[in-house]
Amino acid sequence: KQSVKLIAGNWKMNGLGASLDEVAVLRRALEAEPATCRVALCPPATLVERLGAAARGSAIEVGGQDCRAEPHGAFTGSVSAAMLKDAGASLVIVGHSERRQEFGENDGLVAAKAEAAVLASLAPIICVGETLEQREAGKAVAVVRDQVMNSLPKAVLGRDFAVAYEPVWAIGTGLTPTLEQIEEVHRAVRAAMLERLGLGSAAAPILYGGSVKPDNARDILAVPEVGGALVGGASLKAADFLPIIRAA
Ligand code: G2H
Repeated sequence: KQSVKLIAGNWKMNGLGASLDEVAVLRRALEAEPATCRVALCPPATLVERLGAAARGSAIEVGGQDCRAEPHGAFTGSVSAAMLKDAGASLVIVGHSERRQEFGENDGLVAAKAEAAVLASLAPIICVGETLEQREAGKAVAVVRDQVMNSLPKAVLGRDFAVAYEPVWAIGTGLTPTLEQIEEVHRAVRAAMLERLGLGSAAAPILYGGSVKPDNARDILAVPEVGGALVGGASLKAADFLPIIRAA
């Protein structure tokens, strides 16, 4: 049985107070016609609280884009999982490739962040994905399998969590893998999850991310083992995000 899909928007470092107008538009559309999937928006940390207020009472869930693994302390500029929870978040993205690449985050750190999220009662969306070089070397499945085995803490078992497969070369580029390639990797992610966590992880959705747009969402979301999408650029405007939600 396929569980309900999760469509999560990742605003990355985009969004000011005025962007909440888009949330209002989305909210009205979802009130007029409820979504058949879960819908989440992950704005920058500065907007988590206000977006939460704008979405309160609606079906839109709010998430952070990253959290520190430690619960508190002398970590200038960082945000803890408990802080996101306190600001109204119910989810948090961890291990996005932009953080793995730009901040050198490795699987061990990503697992620690996912565990911190669970401890703070946030659902982690744990990201994995191969680079173009790894894909061209025929290593995509092996790399992603390794990331799943090492980035998922045992603590997620029995909790709300998701894995997001985002091929690095598909992020923000307009390029996407073929549907067959997506299916191949998603099946490998599921197999690795089951091996790492057992049958209890069978219901956790595996999201696809990387240049999901209104015009490719329906095909991608129909691929076996695709349990939703992590959407970057196309989540900023309700007019783009809504058709993706409707495709789920
Ligand atoms: C991948 C994705 C959202 P985009 O990073 O996480 O971004 O949809 O802009 O490729």
